[in-house]
Amino acid sequence: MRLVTKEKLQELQKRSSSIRNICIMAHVDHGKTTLADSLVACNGIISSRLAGKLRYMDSRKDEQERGITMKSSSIALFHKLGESNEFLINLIDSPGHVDFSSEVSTAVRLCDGAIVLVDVVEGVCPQTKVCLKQAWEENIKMVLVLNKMDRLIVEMKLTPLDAYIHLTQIMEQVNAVMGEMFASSVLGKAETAEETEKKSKSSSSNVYDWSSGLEDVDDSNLYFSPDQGNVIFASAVDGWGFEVKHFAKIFSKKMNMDESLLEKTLWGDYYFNSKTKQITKGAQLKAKKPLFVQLILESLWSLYDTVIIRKDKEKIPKIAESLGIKLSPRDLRHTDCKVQLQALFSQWLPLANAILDMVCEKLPSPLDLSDEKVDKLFCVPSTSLDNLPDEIKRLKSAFKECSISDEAPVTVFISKMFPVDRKNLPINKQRPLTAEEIAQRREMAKQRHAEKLLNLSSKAPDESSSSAGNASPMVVSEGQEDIKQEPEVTVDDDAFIAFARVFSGTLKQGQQLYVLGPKHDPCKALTKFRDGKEIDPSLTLKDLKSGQHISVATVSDVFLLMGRELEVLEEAPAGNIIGIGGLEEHVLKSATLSTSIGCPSFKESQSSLMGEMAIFRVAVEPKNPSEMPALVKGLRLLNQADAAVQVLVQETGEHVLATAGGVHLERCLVDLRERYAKIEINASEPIVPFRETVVHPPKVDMVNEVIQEHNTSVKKVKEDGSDDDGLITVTTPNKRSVLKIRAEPLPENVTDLLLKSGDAIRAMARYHDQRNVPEDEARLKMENLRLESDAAGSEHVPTSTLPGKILSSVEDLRMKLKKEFSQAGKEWEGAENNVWSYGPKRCGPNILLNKIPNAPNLNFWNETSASKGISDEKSEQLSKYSGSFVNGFQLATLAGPLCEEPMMGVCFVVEDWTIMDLVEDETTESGATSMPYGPLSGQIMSGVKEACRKAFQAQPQRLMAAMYSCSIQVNAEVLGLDITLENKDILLENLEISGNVSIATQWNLGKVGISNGSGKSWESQGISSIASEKIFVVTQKSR
Ligand SMILES: Nc1nc2c(ncn2[C@@H]2O[C@H](COP(=O)(O)OP(=O)(O)OP(=O)(O)O)[C@@H](O)[C@H]2O)c(=O)[nH]1
Ligand SMILES: [Mg+2]
Repeated sequence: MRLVTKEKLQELQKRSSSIRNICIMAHVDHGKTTLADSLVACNGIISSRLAGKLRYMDSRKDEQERGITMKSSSIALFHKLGESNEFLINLIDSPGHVDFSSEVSTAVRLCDGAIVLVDVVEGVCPQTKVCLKQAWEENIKMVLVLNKMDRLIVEMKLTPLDAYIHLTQIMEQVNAVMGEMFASSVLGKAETAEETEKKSKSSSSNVYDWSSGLEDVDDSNLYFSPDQGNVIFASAVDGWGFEVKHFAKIFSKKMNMDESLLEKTLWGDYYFNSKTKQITKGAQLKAKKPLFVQLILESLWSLYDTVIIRKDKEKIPKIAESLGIKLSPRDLRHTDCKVQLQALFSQWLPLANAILDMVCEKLPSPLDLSDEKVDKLFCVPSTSLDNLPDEIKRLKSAFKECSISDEAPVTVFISKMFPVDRKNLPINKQRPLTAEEIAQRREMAKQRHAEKLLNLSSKAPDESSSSAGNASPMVVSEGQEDIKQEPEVTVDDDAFIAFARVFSGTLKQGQQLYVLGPKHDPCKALTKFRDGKEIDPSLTLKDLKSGQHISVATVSDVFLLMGRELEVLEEAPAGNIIGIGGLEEHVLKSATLSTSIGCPSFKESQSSLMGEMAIFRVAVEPKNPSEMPALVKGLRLLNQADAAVQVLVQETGEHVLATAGGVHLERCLVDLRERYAKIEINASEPIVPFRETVVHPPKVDMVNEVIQEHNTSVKKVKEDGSDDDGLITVTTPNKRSVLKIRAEPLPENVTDLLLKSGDAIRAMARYHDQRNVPEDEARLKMENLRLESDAAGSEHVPTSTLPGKILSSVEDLRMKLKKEFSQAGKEWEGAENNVWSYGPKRCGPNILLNKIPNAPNLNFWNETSASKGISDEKSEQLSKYSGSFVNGFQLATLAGPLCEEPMMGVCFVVEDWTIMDLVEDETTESGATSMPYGPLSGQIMSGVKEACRKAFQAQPQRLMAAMYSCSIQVNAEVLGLDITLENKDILLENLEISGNVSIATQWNLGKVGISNGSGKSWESQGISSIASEKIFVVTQKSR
């Protein structure tokens, strides 16, 4: 029975300071959903006996079958802290599997706090680090739960002291990750600040400040430590958890000591000196038991020992009495010792209380949004913060105050759309009848029965049989009537509900709001709007043309998210995570709703882009070709429902589904078959993407002999225009332009850095685009602008200054590039200053390097590549055609010469480029200009493309295949055994295994997926976890 009514939750929704929006994050299988069960059970939504077994938040069938979470889902919980402090907690359970990391980022974006779980046996795993990083990047406050403590006792059979040492090590691992992130962010900030300072002062003083900036920054709140009250030790499966504070309270009475002193000393190197009767430091040195071991762990160990290991039933009542607990006779009689254990713990150290108390005390409410987070969420990419128009400033202050008044502008962020079976929508659900209605129905049934009897008795016995025959059509007609009365919905359909958070104002059912797409630019929209351009209210998503990002929608429903259920609300005040109905025609994956058109749009987070890397592709087709339209519709719905999925239609007409990995793919196919398309579908074998790259010429051959100079293949390529060391010279057909390009492998670290920094480069490139391409148009625009501003009599505000956000991330990238290049060797030193472009798509992991003598203005970093530093006629010529040059490079890197796959890790060094002036005589003599070959810009573009491809071919070429880089944790028992993963045998024989170790290995993405779904379970094979990450690795020699 639910203990809290909807009305109570609604009342709390209005008190922003009493709301906590939190998310549970961890590596896969560390126990998030099990923990959520305990929290759900404490609100009476599920029985406490089922907590930990039901995994209530895993509502999908495949989630239950496979035992992993695939979608994040939210539930509203009530908690009372102390006597009178009531809280509403919107809890989101997120998946831990690497394939679903986009689900985590969509959840994190809406939260203010996070519970990070770590399995104490496995320790910090790759996804744990990812979670910590995601939370850090989103400025989310975290608390730590060290889960599965029972495994230390029952499985690992550690002594309490060993367990304590083990726990301190795990705490150190977690804090090391925090420290690393903290240091890099502080150093990053210090470096950019220093750079700007340097620029402005142009180094007037010769005293260099050697301090890194780390010393001055307060990091005391950063780390997890039990004495700070942000760590809980728990076993989600057995339903217990505690903070040291809890024991401090108990022992302060028992030992007659100060509670706060105990709080500080219960964790750490302190022991109880029995002579002086005082707590003293230095337990390790004196070989004493730390207080944590003596007072806490030993009691836990002895409880487990009695109940689980020795199964000593006699002693249980005594233990219960000593703990001041009353067990019911039913529990005492129970044959399963786990039930008794849970009964004891549920009263002694109830998990839900410990967790929710800490959440309410330590995690922030929506009112405590940090400035940094507000800036991040409320960011207008094309303007710096100081230049914001007044309207946006007003929106921002309402946003920051989380104001719920009716006058406040409404801002709602939608982070994903999720499907709900229409049958399960509250409107289509049967409402429980009230007592009156039940009585009424009973009365009607009685009457009907009486009538029937009367009819029967009035008819002759011979007629009765025929009337029985007639009865059936009557029943049918009644049934038909019933069907007619049902609401007219196609019940087997899905409704898409927006997963959203109200940031300011109060969202009301029936309200009309602007829907702002992810690419919406508030400044532009405001100007247009002022010019009298109205938004057509009839437009939906599919009517929007490119460049249009605004539509108007009516909120048909507001829902309270209750895990598997939705409940109807009339309104939702700021600060709450809710579901919104009626937007499927307006929102694809994410969007912003607002009463004002000047509201900046909600950007997809960087980590969601980073994590998804949709490289696992299959071609799909309907089994029955005539069902193509159903497939197309299904793919469209799937695309809407899943942030990490990409649906592509190839030139051949093939439909390709790109997913984040094997498990994700399977889930998508199930969804497509059963939910969205509802047809049989054939999926091809996974198409594994390749990347093309070049490597350094090998120094030794296959039999390890040093390759002689004259044998190297590189040197021989003469006929294609390359000279001895791979320098390619290409002349445009009209002979006006000559260019010389060489390909070189980029240092590995630089490639990695570029892959990670896609966002910064993309932002900068987009900014360049806005400014420079197409050149004539831009010039026109600039002139218009000038005219306009002159007319208005105002000073021309340079709209071109790089917004601060982009500037700092670009500066950061430049610093990092500098570091990596200088570490890569002498030949690369200073290369970062000559970067001209990145490719493909202007942000990829390949570089175009400008080493043209006297053409320094062809540079990626220049704010305005076309207008700065123009020195002479030559470079002016080059700048003019720079766009074509870069485009040629983009084309070449998009499809390499080996198999038309994108390139990766290649640096194209442009050693020279000249453009000759038109020679007048030639033109007149031949009677034609250069026109037969088309415009020069086109010639340059194809020339560059050709030169890049040839330069690439002049080096040893390699294909790179996508691989899973895995670390597998196994138990010692599997030593020397074969294990099977996805039908592929992986021999662990040759690997050294001792205890719980992780093995790093790489698998070809195409052959195996990492999944514990098929065949034998991981556990039965002795594997406790597999972590994987997708990378590209050079695998094949192509020549
Ligand atoms: N021994 C022990 N097992 C636990 C504990 N908590 C969870 N488990 C088990 O760990 C397994 C995974 O638990 P889940 O709650 O599904 O893990 P999760 O973190 O939600 O996993 P994903 O959502 O797939 O990332 C289940 O078999 C649980 O029974 C615990 O405290 N002790
Ligand atoms: Mg889960």
